[in-house]
Amino acid sequence: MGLWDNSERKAVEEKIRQENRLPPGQSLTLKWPVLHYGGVPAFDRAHWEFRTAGLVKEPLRLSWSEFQALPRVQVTADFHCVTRWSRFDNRWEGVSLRTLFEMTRPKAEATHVMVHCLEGYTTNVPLADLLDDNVLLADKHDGYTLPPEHGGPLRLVVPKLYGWKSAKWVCGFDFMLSDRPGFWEQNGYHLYGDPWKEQRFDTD
Ligand SMILES: Nc1nc2c(c(=O)[nH]1)N[C@H]1C(S)=C(S)[C@@H](COP(=O)(O)O)O[C@H]1N2
Ligand SMILES: [Mo]
Repeated sequence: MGLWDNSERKAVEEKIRQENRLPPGQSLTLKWPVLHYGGVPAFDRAHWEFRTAGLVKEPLRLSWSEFQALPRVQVTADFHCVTRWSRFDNRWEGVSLRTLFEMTRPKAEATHVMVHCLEGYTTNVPLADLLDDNVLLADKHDGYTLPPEHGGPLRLVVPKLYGWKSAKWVCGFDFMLSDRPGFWEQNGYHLYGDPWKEQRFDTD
């Protein structure tokens, strides 16, 4: 029997339920599922860029080494996928969005960000939510370099929203005047995606 057999998982899940950390309709996974639409892009270190555009005072174009030189933060957070699994106590490491916002200086009229990824995936997030303490661009998970299938070299992490907002292979932010749906949001998912309110679909 494995260390994390189902009875073990159930026991941990019960504890976490009692701590009110499991949103409605979710169950705990002790694995780390891989879930995304499309392929896993290769990391081209020499040409990698993170850009900001739209309603910002300072559009950014950061190379991988410039990004690595930014101040770093560590965050421990739970992760909730709309397909009903939750993974607890993920230890993420990377750069706080506050740092990036100080550099790029969003204009006052910017209200939402469209997050852009390699392979064309997008997702929309209100600007204010990106300034939460536990939001970051992560390049490490549980002490290891973020594996490509989990979004390496760099992914967004927004713990309080469903996992589809935690975009993998992030390459840029577009600061917008109003909300617009990203990839899943155009395909029936909720515009905001609060797991505690079960905002799974646009009809919720
Ligand atoms: N670029 C990109 N990011 C993505 C997705 C995707 O399809 N493309 N899927 C999202 C969904 S639905 C989830 S639940 C998480 C899963 O992250 P994981 O594979 O590291 O567990 O990635 C999110 N980020
Ligand atoms: Mo998901």
